Amino acid sequence: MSLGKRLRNALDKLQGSSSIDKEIVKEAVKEIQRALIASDVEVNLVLNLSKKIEEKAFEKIPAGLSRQEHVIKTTYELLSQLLGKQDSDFKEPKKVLLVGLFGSGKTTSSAKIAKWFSKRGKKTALIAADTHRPASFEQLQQLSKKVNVDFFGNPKEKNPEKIVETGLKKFKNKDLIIVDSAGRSALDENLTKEIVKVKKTFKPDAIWLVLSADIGQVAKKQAQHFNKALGITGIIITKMDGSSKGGGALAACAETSSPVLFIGTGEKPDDFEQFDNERFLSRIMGYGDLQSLLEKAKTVSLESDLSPEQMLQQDFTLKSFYQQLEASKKIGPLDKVADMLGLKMQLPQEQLDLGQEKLDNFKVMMDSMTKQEQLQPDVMNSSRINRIAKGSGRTEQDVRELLKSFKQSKKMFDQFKKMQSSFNPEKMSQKDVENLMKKFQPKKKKKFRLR
Ligand SMILES: Nc1nc2c(ncn2[C@@H]2O[C@H](COP(=O)(O)OP(=O)(O)O)[C@@H](O)[C@H]2O)c(=O)[nH]1
Ligand SMILES: [Mg+2]
Repeated sequence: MSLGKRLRNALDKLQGSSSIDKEIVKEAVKEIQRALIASDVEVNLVLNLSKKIEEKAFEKIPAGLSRQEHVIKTTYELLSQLLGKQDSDFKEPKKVLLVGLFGSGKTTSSAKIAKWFSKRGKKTALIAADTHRPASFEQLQQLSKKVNVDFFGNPKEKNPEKIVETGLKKFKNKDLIIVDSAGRSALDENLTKEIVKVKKTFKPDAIWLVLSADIGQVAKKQAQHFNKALGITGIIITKMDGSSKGGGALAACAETSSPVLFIGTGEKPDDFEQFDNERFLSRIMGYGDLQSLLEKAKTVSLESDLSPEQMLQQDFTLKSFYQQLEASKKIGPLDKVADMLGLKMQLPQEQLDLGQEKLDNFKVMMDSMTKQEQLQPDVMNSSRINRIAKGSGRTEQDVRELLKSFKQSKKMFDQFKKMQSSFNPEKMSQKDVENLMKKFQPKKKKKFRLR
């Protein structure tokens, strides 16, 4: 399972639970830990994040948010912080030198960068300065045609400085020049020497390190080494599409002084984007953005102080039933709904007499239901009832009792809903009110009382 999917599962756990307590948060945190570790995020970072989530989950809630929304928001924010921020000081460069180890994606990325900037109106040119790999001249030449950008290189010249020197003269009038340099399997003395020379000749205003996502947390060490040897101003992480360690690489770079500027998300020149932690996280998790996530949290929020207006706008499901019961103990939103409609009455005692024990039983059984079952109780059938009973350690009869109780409440609720638009208690006679009351009366004779 991908990082995004696993993180989403964890947040869905928070969203889907009927109330937020320490256990639920712990469970979600465990899921997040597993997801991050699998993505090769350094263990200390994972532990640090877990601690922060658990601490912040139960701090004072900011106004306007429910506990559930607060926990989701906080978790989401901490996760995006972990991945590092978008570089707010990003300046469009004039000369970019790309450095990095062999196979990290330098040549591919130079063409991607060229395309990215030329699409934004910059007159851009590419210089092939990797004289170690014979094929790299041709590779960049072909790519430059593909992205429709001027190109210079000389396959006969072994000295990269000379190539850069000539290229600089040739491209004097360009807005942006990108130099693709050679890599090795490790940053050794020879590679450092060579790049330092190229740097002296080229005089870049940006030196970007290209790292492959599949190195995961090793990205930190590499970024630090390259920075010490050459001074880098930003990082590009490639192969975010193909590696499960992208999260680890991002988190590792966030630990360095160099911001991740772009990410490569495929082999084609267009598979490239400016890095924005929040957008990235939203996308891999499949959320539009934080706002839509919070909206979602709201619609399934099980905070107990749901207003009658809100209740009437929703469908009455097993979830709202539970919510109603929990909020009420004795007098809950259904009663408030009745109140709002001007019916100062008490609901059937049977419905209100559900003791705490029964309520707890209901909760256990509902926890064994799927989301669909909670939201669309119509799907319930005997095999589902059997499964819920087994899963919750209750009898099938217990489950049926819960469903029956739910159905009674739903009936009342639907009646309330129906009368909401047309009902005007001011104009009702005592007789009308009494007739209405009868509708809610259970089959068994039960006392109803007008206040
Ligand atoms: N899937 C994927 N492949 C990439 C990406 N960037 C580069 N590659 C591939 O990685 C390999 C090495 O890339 P190259 O640019 O030649 O690396 P260099 O040795 O650093 O110049 C090539 O096969 C590229 O197609 C990326 O973002 N996603
Ligand atoms: Mg190359």
